[in-house]
Amino acid sequence: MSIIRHDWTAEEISDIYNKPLLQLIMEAGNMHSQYHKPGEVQISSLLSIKTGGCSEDCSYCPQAARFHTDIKVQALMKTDEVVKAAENAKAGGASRFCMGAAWREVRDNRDFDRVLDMVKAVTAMDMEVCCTLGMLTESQAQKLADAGLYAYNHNIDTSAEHYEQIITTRKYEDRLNTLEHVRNAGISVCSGGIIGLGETDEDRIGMLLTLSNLPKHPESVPINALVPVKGTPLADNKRVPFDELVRMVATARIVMPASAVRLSAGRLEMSIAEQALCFLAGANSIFAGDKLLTTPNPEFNEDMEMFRILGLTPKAAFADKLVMQ
Ligand code: SAM
Ligand code: DTB
Ligand code: SF4
Repeated sequence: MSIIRHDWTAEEISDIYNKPLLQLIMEAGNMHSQYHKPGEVQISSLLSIKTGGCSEDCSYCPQAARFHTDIKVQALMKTDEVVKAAENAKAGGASRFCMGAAWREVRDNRDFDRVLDMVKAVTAMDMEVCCTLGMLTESQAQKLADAGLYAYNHNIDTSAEHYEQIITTRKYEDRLNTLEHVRNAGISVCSGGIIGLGETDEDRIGMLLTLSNLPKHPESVPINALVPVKGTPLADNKRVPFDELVRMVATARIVMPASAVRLSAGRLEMSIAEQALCFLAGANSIFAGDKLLTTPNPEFNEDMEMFRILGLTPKAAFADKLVMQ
């Protein structure tokens, strides 16, 4: 088995990222099969439990209050509605259920108490429960851990250098601090980013450098392709060509071999054949269901057809719990 490294250099990652595509896919696939069962892909389900009205200015995001997008603002859902959605997700083969809230940060109030109840209720259903609620303090992370939370998603999104072109209302450092709070509370870390924000290849490499040199690799690394949304500053950005997404997935797989690499936003625009290249290159998780948080995703039945055609099998919950990253 190759060794998990935390001392990657930008040059090394750049050499990997820039390999001829088929060679890169083969090397990543090789690495993938050393640490994971090829063809096993986790189905994760996403639910926006509080939508829109966010005070941050993330320029990709349709949920920022300051941009005029077509989304419907919605207050925090009721716990029983969330449990129903989780039951449906589980019935559809999902082993992970991720709840997202358009908050800048968590506040210690009744809404947070309700989220803690949601976490307890869905955890009792034997699913990996994930939340993405914005920044957390150490004590909030601990409360989530005490409620049974399995994972927390908090993306670094891009390189430190490019970050301020994309978001001005918080710092890269803030994101890293929250990740540390999550890690210290013993919660599984989910952190990745977005390509298609107008970043350079160096920024993409820089993002992977930051993630792969964390003291422990995130157990899950979502790679999103920007979904340009009307009303956001990045509405007119060009769609990311599929080969760049494959490159990103493959490089993430090689530098963080034991982590789950999640093929996240952007699948709607990809053919089954293009997604197949991502699975060959080490992607082993998708978000299924016809909506991500606010934007469309492939129909559930289409994804099941893709699983059938490619011979993919859904991964069970907690399968990675004992793997060292
Ligand atoms: N407010 C919390 C936060 O920012 O961490 C949680 C929700 S936020 C919508 C979760 C992640 O979704 C972001 O970090 C970003 O990576 C991703 N995201 C948001 N809008 C996107 C878009 N238009 N295209 C692709 N990914 C997007
Ligand atoms: C992640 O990296 N991607 C998901 C999940 N984590 C929370 C969110 C994608 C959101 C895409 C835009 C939207 O649907 O609002
Ligand atoms: Fe708010 Fe999260 Fe959207 Fe940024 S990405 S505007 S923090 S919901």
